Amino acid sequence: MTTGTLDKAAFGDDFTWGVASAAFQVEGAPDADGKAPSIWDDLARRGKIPGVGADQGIRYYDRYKEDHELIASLGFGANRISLSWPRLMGNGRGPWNPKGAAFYDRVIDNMLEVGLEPWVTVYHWDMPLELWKRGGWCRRDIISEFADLAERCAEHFGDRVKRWMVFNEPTSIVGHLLVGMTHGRRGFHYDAMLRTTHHINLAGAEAGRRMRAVLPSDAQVGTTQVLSVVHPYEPTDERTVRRKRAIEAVLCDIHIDPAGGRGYPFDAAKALLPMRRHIRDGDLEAAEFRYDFMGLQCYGPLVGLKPMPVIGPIPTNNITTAEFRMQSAIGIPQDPDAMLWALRKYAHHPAADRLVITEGGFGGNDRLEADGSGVRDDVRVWTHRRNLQAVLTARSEGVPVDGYFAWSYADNVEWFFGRGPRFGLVYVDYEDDYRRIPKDSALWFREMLAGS
Ligand code: IFM
Repeated sequence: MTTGTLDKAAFGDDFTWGVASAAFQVEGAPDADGKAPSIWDDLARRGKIPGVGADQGIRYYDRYKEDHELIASLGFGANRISLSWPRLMGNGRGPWNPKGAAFYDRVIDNMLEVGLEPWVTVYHWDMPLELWKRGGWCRRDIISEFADLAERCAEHFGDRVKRWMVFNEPTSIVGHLLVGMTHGRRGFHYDAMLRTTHHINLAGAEAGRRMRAVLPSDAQVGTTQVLSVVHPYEPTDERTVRRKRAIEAVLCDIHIDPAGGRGYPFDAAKALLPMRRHIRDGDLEAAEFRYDFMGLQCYGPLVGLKPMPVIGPIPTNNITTAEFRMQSAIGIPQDPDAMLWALRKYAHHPAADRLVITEGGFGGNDRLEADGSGVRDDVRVWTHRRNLQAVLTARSEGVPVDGYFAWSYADNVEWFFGRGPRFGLVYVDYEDDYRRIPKDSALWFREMLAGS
């Protein structure tokens, strides 16, 4: 197999190479050691997640050592995980669960032993069910409750964890809420989405400040976002330019502009104006926080600009497969240019000093070879290669981006899609004791990272 023109040395010695995952998607053990249920445990138990019942995740809770060894053997130097709020804080507001914390102590210590730098996300969507029932992100008190969690995590793990991310993809959190997926009330919850967006912006900044206050000076506090752009990337007619700006504002900029001191992009998107009723005096100042790095996660362009179906004020994705040759198993069009344009757009945003690709990857309907030896996942190799080429191009243009995390290390539970779409570099054979089998993409990374 060839790595084509991709040369690890071109990224420099300080570039971080990692893989990423999230607690609910990999851990399993939903009731172990005093863990309370999250909203996702609840959905799984109610049969709302295809193929996932009581046995969730991919047994990382028990097999993290084997997984870390495999990740390190592929040549990666970092492993991005997330902490489960209900594992650490039971129903959400404490008390702190020492047994839950001991699990992450073991995980982090083992990463350090095998040479993996831990990158840790505080919130990757698994809200305690109890907190959700009280109103979840719609309640204003959640801001301080979340900041308490973040501060406690920083205090407890900060002697070993130097790279932190407050949130994973607020766009997705509010998107799930918008269409009622996480609370089982299907419909269109636009006001709840706006309120949640504002609370998450305030919570991110408050958590960031409190974490920074207790972390050692060599630690960094970042966060991650869906940062993408609308295709076409350089429209020429004014109407299309306006429409493009409005969509990017609603789907991405509202989650990053307040941290950068820009407030909300009301000028670009009138659909956001109702949010003003949730903003209190002093909120815009409180939402400001300059992160050490911004995690950029771009799986494809946001939407196309042809006439498109609209649900309320949000346009849906109307890009056809034919237009972009292929799409992922969850319907995301694969476009070689989207990552580069996103890097360019967010290169010098005032919300962060620099960018890191905290997720990039491809979800496919992968099949194990008949002899069980591996998986031919050429599209995934193509995806990572072109993402990395985009990073190189962006760096040559002066974009400060200095890390790449493949989503995901191994196949796992893709939220509402269950075990269907596979994003891993490593295949998980659910029929055979969850055996881990490196796919061609894993071998491609191994060869590239070995520098041969
Ligand atoms: O699996 C998800 C992850 O949890 C968040 N970012 C997108 C991935 C693929 O859909």
